[in-house]
Amino acid sequence: MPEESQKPECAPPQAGQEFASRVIKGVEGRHDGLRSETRLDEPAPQPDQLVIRRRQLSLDDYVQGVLAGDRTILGRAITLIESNAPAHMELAQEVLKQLLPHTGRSIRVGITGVPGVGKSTFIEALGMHLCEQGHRLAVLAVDPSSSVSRGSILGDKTRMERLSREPKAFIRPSPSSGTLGGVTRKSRETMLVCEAAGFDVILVETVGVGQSETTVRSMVDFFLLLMLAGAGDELQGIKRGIIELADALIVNKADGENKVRAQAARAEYARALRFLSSTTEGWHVQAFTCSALTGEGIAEIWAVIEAFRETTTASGVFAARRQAQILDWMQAMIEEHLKTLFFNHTGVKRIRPQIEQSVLAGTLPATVAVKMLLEKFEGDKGSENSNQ
Ligand SMILES: Nc1nc2c(ncn2[C@@H]2O[C@H](COP(=O)(O)OP(=O)(O)O)[C@@H](O)[C@H]2O)c(=O)[nH]1
Ligand SMILES: [Mg+2]
Repeated sequence: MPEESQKPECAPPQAGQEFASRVIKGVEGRHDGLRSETRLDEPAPQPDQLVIRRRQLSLDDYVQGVLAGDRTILGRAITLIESNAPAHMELAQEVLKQLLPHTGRSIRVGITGVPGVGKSTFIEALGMHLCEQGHRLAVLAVDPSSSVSRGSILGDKTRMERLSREPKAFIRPSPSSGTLGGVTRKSRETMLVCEAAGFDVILVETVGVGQSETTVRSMVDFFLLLMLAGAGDELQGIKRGIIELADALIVNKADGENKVRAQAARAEYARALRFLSSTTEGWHVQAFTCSALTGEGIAEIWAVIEAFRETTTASGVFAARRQAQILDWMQAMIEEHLKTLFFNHTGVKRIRPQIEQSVLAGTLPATVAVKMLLEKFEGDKGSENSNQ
């Protein structure tokens, strides 16, 4: 090394020891300006702190970090869960297993309604109200309907501007595209990790239309349907089936000139509800109005959700629903897994195109085709030697 690089406080180098003696002297003499305490057994910190935060986390890092409510690690744990890489999936399952005893202590609320009804605005208003009350909330979005609408949550996130600055709130966009089962799994597991991190309210927004309502219904305790006044159910794209999934109906945008119309719509829905059966045993579904923009009616809706929790907890319906949801979820995962196994089976993959051709040509009935494929899958029982 050139002479001029020596620091004045360093001891003169001795033959064969230049490097070691200089480093030790330097570290002892000054601190590095990045940390208040410098330890000799650690490498000097990089000026770019990101490098340190981005290091690989161990199973224990994830578990302890999430349990301590560390937002950076929580975010990374969710990214791990969302990863499709086999190594990540394995680690993610280990993390989840260890977090599982710390999950479940929250109220999970799903919010649905057509695009533009005000779901994100509603979540922001309700979220701010909850933070003021001392709750910690996680906001998730579920969009299993398509990969095309991936960008939609970005718009949502900018609309939740106030909430995203709130330290007691955690907003997570929907996992990027994948199979319906994949997105459902990721969203459910993300919810569990958020619970382990200490969030006591989970709000789930349906972003896609179509299957997302049933998906979200299957993972929450309370399901809210936001509506608009003045648009017929058909116009709103809301099927009667969706109304039957809801635990409360809310006519949003009850402000300004729209207020009177919103109240009229509420009364109409209230009448219609009398002829529908409730999705939750012992719970009377009601219709309300609110303005997500002004915040009017938001506190009342939270009171309804709390009343729901009390009533259904006392009756055992709350716990029973969660149990049923776990079993449903298990079944869905088994189905998903079997499907993957089947369609990736080498033998099935080999003969399927040909069989499909025969079915399309009308020379092979579809039922026989299915039987042939399943036999192939089940271990080529007796069919391995047949002509292929
Ligand atoms: N007047 C009024 N506008 C609202 C209300 N809630 C939402 N909006 C507006 O409706 C539009 C769609 O809202 P958004 O929350 O993005 O709907 P989402 O697609 O269901 O998430 C935005 O321009 C909001 O500002 C409300 O209570 N009153
Ligand atoms: Mg939205």
